[in-house]
Amino acid sequence: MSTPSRLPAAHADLELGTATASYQVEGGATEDGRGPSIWDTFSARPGAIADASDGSVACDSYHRYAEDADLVAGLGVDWYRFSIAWPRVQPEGRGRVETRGLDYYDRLVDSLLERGVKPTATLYHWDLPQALEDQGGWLERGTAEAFADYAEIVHERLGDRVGLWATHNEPWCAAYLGYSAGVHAPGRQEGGAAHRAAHHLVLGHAMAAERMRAAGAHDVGIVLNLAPVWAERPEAADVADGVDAIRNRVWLAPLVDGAYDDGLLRVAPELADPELVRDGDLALMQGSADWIGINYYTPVRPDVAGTSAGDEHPEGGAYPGVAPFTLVERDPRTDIGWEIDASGLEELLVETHRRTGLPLLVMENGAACADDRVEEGRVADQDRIDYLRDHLAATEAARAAGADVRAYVVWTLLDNFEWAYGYTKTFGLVHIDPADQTRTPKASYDWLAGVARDRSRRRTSGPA
Ligand code: PNW
Repeated sequence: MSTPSRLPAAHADLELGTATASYQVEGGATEDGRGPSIWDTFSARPGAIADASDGSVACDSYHRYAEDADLVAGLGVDWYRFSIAWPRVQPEGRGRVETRGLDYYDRLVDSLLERGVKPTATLYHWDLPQALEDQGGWLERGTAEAFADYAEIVHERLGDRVGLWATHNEPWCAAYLGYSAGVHAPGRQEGGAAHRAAHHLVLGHAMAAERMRAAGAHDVGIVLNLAPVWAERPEAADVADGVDAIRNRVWLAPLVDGAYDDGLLRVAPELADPELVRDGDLALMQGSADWIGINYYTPVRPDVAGTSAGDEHPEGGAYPGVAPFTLVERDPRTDIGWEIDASGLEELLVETHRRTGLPLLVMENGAACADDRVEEGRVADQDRIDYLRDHLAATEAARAAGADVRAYVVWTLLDNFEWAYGYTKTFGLVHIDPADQTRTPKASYDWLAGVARDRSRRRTSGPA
């Protein structure tokens, strides 16, 4: 059966969308049999979350999904990207399926389709069932195998209506912020062991893609937060290569070349262990993505430790195997401290297209802004509009330069649980009142709706 949500066609207009992730918006953390995830556990740890909050209520999208779907439809964009909470579907991470959890995504998908919005689902946006973490989490091969089973279960239920599937979101965060830096769940600081997590994440993707394709899926991709890596000075070239290895090559090399390159193995000798990388793993990974999703916020500028004013960075510890270095962030920056440079997105898209030859989808781009106060029923977030306008233009520029980019998706529909920052940093097109979850569209929402309107008018009237 053909589905209404396939990969956008090559050479067609860029399609637009907006995104959320399950733990960041759903709430309903104990409802309908949902099991605990590593983010429930991690959020309860003293000091882990800036405002000591968690996602147990969040935007209450578990109950307000129809209102969310109305908001997406009101934007007039093509796509809504959401993620599925594995512990809603399998509370213990394997075995028993909780039908009520699947029923929720069924309702969400139908409410999008009824409003003319195409759903795209991400299977893993970091909320691992705690039961699997208790068995070693992504350091264990069994988690990749369990992920493939879970993917097959979800695809069987939703695959008649969802045609565009992402396996993982930003496995760099899951592996390196989770198992090395310890600033994301599960909050482990185990250095090079994080490279093992990286291998198992890509393996899980490949195993899931194989099973979903066997069941008739076509457009199975993976969403990566690849980065343009710009050495601050020539002396930093070596550390910049190590950063590039962990941000970019550890993902693209197995997916595209079916091999880990020598420079990568110098940083991550764990990936030369035949107990970890078994016969057939790399062959299974090669060609396992039909498209690559790119999440871009900021460039990465490594510098030699001690030579510049580079800040102590929350990502510290996220690059095991690389000599100590600093990360420099130049002005202007968003409210979360990330440098604003839209040229980084254009460069990243052109370079990733050259490197992979695959269709690219910008699956996240957006800005944390401090001007998110509601005044007389309005939020005037001009800084966010400027950021989005410049990055949308950079995406079009990459297309004009030959990069095969098919969609641009804004992070995020709603102000939501921003991981280790809790509710202190807001990326939403829609403001949420934390007291009662009242949704108030911001000026950026009206701006994006205007862009979508102009584009669809141009599409239907044809070139002048
Ligand atoms: C991404 N870092 O997270 C995620 O995909 C979203 O869920 C998130 O809300 C968004 O970007 C904004 O942060 C990241 O520390 C979290 O480098 C942290 C980092 C990068 C991306």
